Amino acid sequence: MPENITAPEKKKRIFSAIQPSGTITIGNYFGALRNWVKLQDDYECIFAVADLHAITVRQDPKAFKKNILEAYALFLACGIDTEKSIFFIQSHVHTHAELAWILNCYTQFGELSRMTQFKDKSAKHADNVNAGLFTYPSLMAADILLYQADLVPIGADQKQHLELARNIAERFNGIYGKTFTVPDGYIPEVGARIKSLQDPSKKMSKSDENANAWVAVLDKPETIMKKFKRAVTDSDAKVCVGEGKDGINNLIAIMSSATGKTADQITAEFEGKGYGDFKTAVGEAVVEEFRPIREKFDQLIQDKAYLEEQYRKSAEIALKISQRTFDKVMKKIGYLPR
Ligand code: ATP
Ligand code: LTN
Repeated sequence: MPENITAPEKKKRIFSAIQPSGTITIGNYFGALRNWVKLQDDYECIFAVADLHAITVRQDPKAFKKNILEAYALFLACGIDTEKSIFFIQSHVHTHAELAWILNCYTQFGELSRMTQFKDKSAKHADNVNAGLFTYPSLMAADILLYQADLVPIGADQKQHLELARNIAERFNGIYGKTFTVPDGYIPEVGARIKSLQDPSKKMSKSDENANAWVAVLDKPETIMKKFKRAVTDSDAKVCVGEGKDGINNLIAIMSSATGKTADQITAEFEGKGYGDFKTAVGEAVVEEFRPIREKFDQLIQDKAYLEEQYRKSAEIALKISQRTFDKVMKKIGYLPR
């Protein structure tokens, strides 16, 4: 090879997944999905709808089926592109559940007991503390390790699970020799942490029982406007970032995420104006940001054949990649070849 020509650098591989549990909020979008869309050009991306994880809480079969397909269509509408990335449905690739079992046997009870998500969720669903809720992190480790992912974009709440996935990978590699890539977390610098509109000391969460606390990407424009108008603020009546102004700080963060303007620009723009005007403006900005996504979603969800073609194509590739890792694992443990 001539000296001045170097081989193109191999792109790093990314894996991430989101559960299809109900509505996707603007928090999920600004905090996770939008970053995934941007990552597609610079990394080899593999994304999944984590529907196996979703049954750790009871799901109504009809609604569940609808939610999985809608989540898939919505992510495509947001810009996940199956020409650039692999985007599949977790339950369609059988290696995930299989490797999860294997990894369960390399994960300690004590490690799983320390997971704060398990502690929180088992307190919340005290009537259904199932073993799946407990071993949830081994399935998540399987998702990641099957693809030899270098980087895993996650929110702060998933850091502990990723740390456990790294420990499992290192433990397995320690016993059997290098089998898994030990993944790093990828926490984007500009991933706004969107807070609840009703209690801005908490994060906006799609499982919040108060529907006014969150805004869904697919909420109708009039619903979005209504929710912003009801957003909890303070009595200071000055649009600027400040201490004790969690509600306004949050609305400024949302405005900034939706428009790309800085907090200073927003403050200058709303100088002398009241909270009412500001809430209306934030609502309008959010409506505009999501209008094209909603239109694209409405069109995609009508076309079941197209959606099926996309997720089947991706699942086929995902199976091939993951099977290589899975076969290696089985061989190292000492299983007979099938
Ligand atoms: P749940 O209410 O069921 O816990 P959730 O809305 O918190 O759900 P997750 O499914 O836990 O959402 O998270 C999906 C992704 O969205 C994660 O990467 C998470 O960090 C991100 N995310 C969730 N909520 C927010 C938020 N309020 N702001 C920014 N990112 C968020
Ligand atoms: N547990 C994650 C979703 C998830 C995931 C993954 C994230 C399932 N498998 C693998 C990253 C990598 C959540 O609830 N946000």
